[in-house]
Amino acid sequence: AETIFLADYTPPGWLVEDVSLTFRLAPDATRVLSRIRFRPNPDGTQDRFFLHGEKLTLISARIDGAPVTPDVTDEGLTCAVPDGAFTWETEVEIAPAQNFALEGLYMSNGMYCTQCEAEGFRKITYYPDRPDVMATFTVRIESDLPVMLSNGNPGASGPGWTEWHDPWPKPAYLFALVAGDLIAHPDSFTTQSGKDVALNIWVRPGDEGKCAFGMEALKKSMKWDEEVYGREYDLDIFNIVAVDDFNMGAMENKGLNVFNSSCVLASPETSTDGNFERVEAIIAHEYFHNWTGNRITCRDWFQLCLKEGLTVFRDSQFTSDMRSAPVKRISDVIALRARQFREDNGPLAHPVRPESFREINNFYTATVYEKGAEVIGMLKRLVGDEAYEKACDLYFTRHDGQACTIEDWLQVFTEATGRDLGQFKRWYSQAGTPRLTLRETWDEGTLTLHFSQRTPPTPGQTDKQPQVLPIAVGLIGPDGEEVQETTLLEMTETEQSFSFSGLGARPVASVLRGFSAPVILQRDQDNADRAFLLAHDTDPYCRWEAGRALAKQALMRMITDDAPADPAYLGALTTLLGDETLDPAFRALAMALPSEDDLAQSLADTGHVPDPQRIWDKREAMRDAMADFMPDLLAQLFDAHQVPGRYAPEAAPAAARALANSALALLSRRDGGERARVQYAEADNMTQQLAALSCLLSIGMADDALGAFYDQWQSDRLVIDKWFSLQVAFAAPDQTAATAARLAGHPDFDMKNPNRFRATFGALAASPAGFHHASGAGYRLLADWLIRLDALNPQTTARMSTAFETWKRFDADRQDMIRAELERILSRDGLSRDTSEMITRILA
Ligand code: HT7
Ligand code: ZN
Repeated sequence: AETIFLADYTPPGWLVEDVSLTFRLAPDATRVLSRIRFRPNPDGTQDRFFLHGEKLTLISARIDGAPVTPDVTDEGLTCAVPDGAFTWETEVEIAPAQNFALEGLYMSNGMYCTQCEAEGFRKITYYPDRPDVMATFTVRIESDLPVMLSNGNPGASGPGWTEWHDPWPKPAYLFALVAGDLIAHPDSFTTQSGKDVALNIWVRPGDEGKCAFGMEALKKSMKWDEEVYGREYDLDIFNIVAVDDFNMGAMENKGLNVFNSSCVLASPETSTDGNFERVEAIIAHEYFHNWTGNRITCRDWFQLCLKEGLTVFRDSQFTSDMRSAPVKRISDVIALRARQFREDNGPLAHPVRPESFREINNFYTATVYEKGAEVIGMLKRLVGDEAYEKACDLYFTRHDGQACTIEDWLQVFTEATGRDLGQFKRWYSQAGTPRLTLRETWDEGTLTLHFSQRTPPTPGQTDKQPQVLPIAVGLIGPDGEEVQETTLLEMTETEQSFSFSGLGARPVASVLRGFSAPVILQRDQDNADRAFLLAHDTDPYCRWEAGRALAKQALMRMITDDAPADPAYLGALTTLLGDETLDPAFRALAMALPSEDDLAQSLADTGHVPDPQRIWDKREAMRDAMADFMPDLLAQLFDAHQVPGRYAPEAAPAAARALANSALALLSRRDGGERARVQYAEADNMTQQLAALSCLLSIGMADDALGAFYDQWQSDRLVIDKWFSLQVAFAAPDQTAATAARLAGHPDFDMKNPNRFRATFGALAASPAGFHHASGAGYRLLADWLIRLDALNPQTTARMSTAFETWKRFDADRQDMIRAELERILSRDGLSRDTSEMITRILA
């Protein structure tokens, strides 16, 4: 298929008034009957009537009741149609039981379910499957299954059939249908205007006990969106369904959210603190889409960040309000650097609003989602909270029921503030992470910060223009007191200086507070200043960042110069960890070392060729040094942060567990796993059990525990996913590929299940020393399995091929081996459009 360009957008020729669908469900021969009322679009041209349709068997087609014979291709159909409005009817046949791509209507454990975003509806029936065609839907489902769900409000039902009507016009990508033997976890919510909404989380029998937390998260989300954004829910019912086979995390279908079971089911025994937090965030994210995505949707898929960036931003605000805001911010920065900076720095770099694609599924990326959210955060920072609220209100009232663009979004901000956002718009069109360089001068009471910005070239974009950078700055005096509160500098030029005068003594600048812009800050700062900020900065992000910079500097010197672990870093960390006034979650974050991937990138940036094994060895050496340097403190942290009583997933006890378990990981290096074995034996929740198992795995003493863990949890697929991934993650680098290969031969391995595939091969890709082992075994194994998976599930294959995106960092031997594997994948007959686009871009 050819490349599609944003610049080629044209409005649809016909609009849809309403749609009626009847589903006669059968695993191998489902019949879908559609009745669609079309009318010419006054803003479009009626030169060719085209409906998308893929892998459909057309049984019959009629216009205004009269049979017609359309021209059918692999991508859809064309047909001569009357002038003016008309009614289109078709009957098609599809085979959900044969659909392993998990796109369109498919089956998961005997349950029918759908995934239509981005272009899955065309695998269900013929339709103008584009987001700017919005219509009301009435759906009738016929089957002998006990539960049959679709979007909107329930209508009539009888033996073997159920009807649903969705009064809110929506694009086809928000359509959903679920049918199966499901059990509801019910509840209700009264909206701010007093409307009662029925809530249900639908699960397979056996999972009923894992719904309570998700339901609380849903009610909190509904309340938060009313209080913070003034957004009320708009149907009589809100259904969530848990599905085991799902390509992504969850889907915001109107009134019927479908979730990967890993993102909604949670119980203390089977889920970690991290799982609980993720469930809460994803439930919020999908719920918030009801306004940012559903009521106001995207005109075309190039505008994906309009709904995704904004909704990620909203869910991060929600998590900050529910839990610790600084910890959420630091965690988001860690994730952004790990995923989005990595993407921005390689062959897959693209703007937040891409300008072309072959397969839109390949653009559900960290750049569109996470950088898209950072862009909203910057906008809010620049215009201020009040103006942000005013602009959002205008957006919701002006564009309700519409399919919009980034221009519409920016326009409400221009009107609300009078600001010219022309330059700001570059954040949507320029790919790459800006490098922000800082030099400081001090002259008789005046500190001047000289900034310069540069964004490196990215594929298809060689010359970059300066972007608007909101740089939050504070100053800390020599006595550790803040002498300048946070102030926002607005950088618009390539080079710009900002002065602070009237200062008694030279302060230390705390720069990019709160990570106020998604840039790489390069500053010549000595370790004394870093240690000073680690001790005194009032901004939690900058304080954490100072510690990270110290750790990174120390590790880089260990890698490049064989230096020993820096005692100054270890000393500063010891002081921070022992500071009881600090949130334990913050201290746990401070204890984590920069990732192997982060170090590899920094080495590449400074002209070194990273050796993944050496990076792994030196990180291990640093962790040994930490364990040796502060044994008493670690033991004390471990003991003092044991959480007594019943497990609760809230932020405070989770923070204590995080710190205790970080300490345990280091203590295990010296106590032969004694504490971890006790914790494993006594654990009554998955956080403690898994942390202990990880410690034992990391010191090679987990054989018994691994077997016991499997025996205990073999009937719980989400826990067994953890069992798969932990073994790969903690294998010694020369055993990583062999471990993944062995597990792929385990009777519980099922390549059709994306969670299990990701647990095994995602863990391989996420273990740099193992994946990039000099033997090339990691590359060969992943390529073998991507080739196999592509025949079944192109979306997941394409996403997982990003494991290779950093290949140009490495030495010639590794590059040769990777290139050979990428070319082997690309040469396969019948390779999907998804995977072929990704591999082609990675190779370019
Ligand atoms: N908007 C949803 C995206 C999504 C998706 C995209 C492509 C293929 C499968 C998918 N499943 C869900 C999820 C979200 O961002 O909330
Ligand atoms: Zn989303």
